[in-house]
Amino acid sequence: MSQINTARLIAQTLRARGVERVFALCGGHIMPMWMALDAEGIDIIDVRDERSAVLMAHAAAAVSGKLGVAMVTAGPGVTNAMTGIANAHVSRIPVLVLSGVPPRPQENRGALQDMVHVDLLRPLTRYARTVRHVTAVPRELDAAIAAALGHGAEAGPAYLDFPIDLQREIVPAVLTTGDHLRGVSRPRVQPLAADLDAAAAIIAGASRVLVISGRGANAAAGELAEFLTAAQAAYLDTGESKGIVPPDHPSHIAAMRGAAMAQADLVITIGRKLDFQLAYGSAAVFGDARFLRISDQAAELSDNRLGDPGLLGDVATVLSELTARLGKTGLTGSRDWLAQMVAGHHSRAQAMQDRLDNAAPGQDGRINPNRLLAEIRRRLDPDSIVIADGGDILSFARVALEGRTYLDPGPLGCIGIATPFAVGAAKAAPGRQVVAVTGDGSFGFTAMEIDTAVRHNAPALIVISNNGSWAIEVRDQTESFGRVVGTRLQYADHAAMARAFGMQAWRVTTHDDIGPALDQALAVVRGGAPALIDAVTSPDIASSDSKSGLAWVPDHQALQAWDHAERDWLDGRD
Ligand SMILES: Cc1ncc(C[n+]2csc(CCOP(=O)(O)OP(=O)(O)O)c2C)c(N)n1
Repeated sequence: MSQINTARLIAQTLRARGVERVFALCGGHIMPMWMALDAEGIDIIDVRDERSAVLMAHAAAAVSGKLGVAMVTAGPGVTNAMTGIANAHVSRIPVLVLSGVPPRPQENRGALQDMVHVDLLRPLTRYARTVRHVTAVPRELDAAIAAALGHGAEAGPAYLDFPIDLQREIVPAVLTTGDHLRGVSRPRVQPLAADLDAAAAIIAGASRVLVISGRGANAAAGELAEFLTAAQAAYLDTGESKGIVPPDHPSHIAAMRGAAMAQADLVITIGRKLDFQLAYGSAAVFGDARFLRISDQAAELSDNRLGDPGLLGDVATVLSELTARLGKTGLTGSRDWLAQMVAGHHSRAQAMQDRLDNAAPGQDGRINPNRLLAEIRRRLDPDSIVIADGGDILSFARVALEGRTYLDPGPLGCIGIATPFAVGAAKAAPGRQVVAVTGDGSFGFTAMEIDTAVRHNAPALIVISNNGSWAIEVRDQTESFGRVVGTRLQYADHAAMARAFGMQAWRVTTHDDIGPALDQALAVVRGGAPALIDAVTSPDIASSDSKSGLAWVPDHQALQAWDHAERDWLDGRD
């Protein structure tokens, strides 16, 4: 093998680990790696802000199930990336972030862009190290990748940086034999047969079984659908796993979420934390239901409420094992409750469809966001990737839009994800329809990535609900304080902005404009280019998140109704 530098060794190792694409923003401290990635045939998607690079890698990982990779320069490149890293940390998404540091002889001497990045990143990553010697390169990359993918632990971001002089250093011949190119496989964990037997018996004997899925179910969609059928369980997905069970599966009861949580006698979480979106598993909301928890990550078995039992193992395998046992033993508990939940769900879902279709313009005459979503909804492909971002519009979109994959700001509440997520998803899942719906406020954080979408031909549709405000915050101020301060924006012309960067864009102001504009924009996307719709919407229509009080952060629970239930429970009231 001819001589190579360390940067090339890094690129070779990444390539051997299946990395095909890196989202990156250039800088001197990473230039040898940048050129080596390109020389190694890895696609570089050059972006306009480091936060976006990580968000794109996050979306690419979420839609592909593989590692996402971002590369950012030293100092401000890393600090800019931190919001994206924090988001992947909380959402438990496997992202590897690479950076550079000043040359080793200049360490701690006041060099340009010198910071101890790993000190900043340790609390936000599964692994954060500076690699200081060429012999450490392949093993540090493998350790970081394993940590990011969550081998035996929680998935999430991993971080490595390399001094620039090390990146330029020639690799000793003994290290270029190709040993580092050998593959690695994911270790798998499975619960004991006795624990599976016990869990299956509990499921068979329960009569109001509620299954709630999260991130950890995404790689087990088929096994989950079979398990739901075998257990005759009611099913709720959450933002992390929305769309993985086909919409015609008879276990769906999304519209009965509150009632199902209150009435279930057995709650099974699958790869899901009991976080604020699930009332922390509180007895005030779930009553005295028994909990059974399944995950390949210990952290999802123990947060807030232990499972009895908790099954630690590969989720697909655990579900298949349970399905097989239920098939043999049959169900002993009644399943009448499921029929009631399903009937309630269907009538509420129909009512929601009617509400969307007949949504009237706001009092100001502007577009009702629900009508905008109704028009998008009927144009979504069954396997589309739906991205939702914002305050009120996120709350509407989460309910109204259905695709096979759904991405949103996640448990960090990290608004500003729409355009970078759309680019990352479009690049990682060619051929699938990508539609991102965002508030105008949220769009602004990362709006420059429309330039990245155009330059890299990322075929995604971005739809802005432009209500000239941070509307959900306006409502909080109006209702809690009686006045509005610093929460209004302008009805800026985002379509003109998109056109300035070469993106085809439409501004729509009436209900009648929406359908034709969507048809034209989606035709552009089908042709392989991005498109944008700037829909001027009314801020007057209250979303369920604003009505439930999510925006004003109650003391005990995320939602006002749960907060009241928690207080009553603590006070000993029924
Ligand atoms: C990075 C970040 N900054 C601020 C917030 C607080 N926040 C949550 S929703 C929201 C308003 C979003 O406004 P917009 O995107 O225009 O959607 P709308 O509510 O108008 O539909 C804000 C400011 C947040 N969650 N994340």
